[in-house]
Amino acid sequence: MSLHFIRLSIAVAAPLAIAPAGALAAEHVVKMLNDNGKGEYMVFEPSYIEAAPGDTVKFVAVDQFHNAETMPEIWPEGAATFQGELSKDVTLTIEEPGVYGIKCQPHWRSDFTITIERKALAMLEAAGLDLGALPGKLVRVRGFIEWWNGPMIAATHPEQIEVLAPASPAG
Ligand SMILES: [Cu+2]
Repeated sequence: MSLHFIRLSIAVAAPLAIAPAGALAAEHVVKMLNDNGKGEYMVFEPSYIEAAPGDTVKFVAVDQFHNAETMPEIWPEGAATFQGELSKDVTLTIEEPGVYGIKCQPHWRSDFTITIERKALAMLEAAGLDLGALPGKLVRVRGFIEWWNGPMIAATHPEQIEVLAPASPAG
């Protein structure tokens, strides 16, 4: 699954060859929110910005316990990286053209999430499922996909989780 989630993408166009001297730089404001009122939680609002070199992007800590920081794998070569502190505003100045990926460290997920409640965990263990043995295994999970820090399925019954054999090389 590709990267998604609490993440902000900023597309920056290459500067014009002949830029007007002293062109006004724009300040983009991104709110770090627990709830954007649209059924999405732990988000940057907006989640996508188009900016120009010289612009700034101000991350505002509207809600607590979020930060904004560089995703090194989605970052223009040579552009300065940054790491905002939790619950603090931080401003990024855009210098290089390219695509900037920004994440909130506490809430960012790169992949699909399965949550298992404590009471369900006991049922899973009683059914013979050893979570500690799952890394590296191919697992099928059935359930309703919800959006909570990315796609998530809450597993409440052992029947939802099926361990398939580790994928063998296709013959
Ligand atoms: Cu966050």
